[in-house]
Amino acid sequence: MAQARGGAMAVAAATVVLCLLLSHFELAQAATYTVGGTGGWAFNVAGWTKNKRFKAGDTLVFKYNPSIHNVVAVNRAGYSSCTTPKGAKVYQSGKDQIKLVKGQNYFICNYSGHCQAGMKIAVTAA
Ligand SMILES: *[C@@H]1O[C@H](CO)[C@@H](O)[C@H](O)[C@H]1NC(C)=O
Ligand SMILES: [Cu+2]
Repeated sequence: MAQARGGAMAVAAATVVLCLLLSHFELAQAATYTVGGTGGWAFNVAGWTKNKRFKAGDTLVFKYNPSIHNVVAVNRAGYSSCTTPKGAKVYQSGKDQIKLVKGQNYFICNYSGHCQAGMKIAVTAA
């Protein structure tokens, strides 16, 4: 009898722990965003970040035609002036998945004139 009750309590305790773990996992779970929504990574995408809240570990998916665009991870200066810093990482698969780091994340398309046409985003990740 006492043994049966102990067993039931152990099951109840395990259930509580499991529920806590699951809810914690859900809260901490990273989100995935397609940059630009249905329009994808394109001209004038710069405003897409507006009113969105990003977290470190969230994934941005850049969808575009890789024969005419790319994605280059740049710094603030590169973002502002549409220039590519030395050693910048270039993505060109046409469906790049990039994880955000905490703080500022800047991306441009460095094909001539594209960044100037708004093919750039600045993302702040909490
Ligand atoms: C884009 O970035 C790559 C890598 O830094 C560089 O080789 C290339 O010249 C850049 N293109 C333009 C148009 O700036
Ligand atoms: Cu481009």
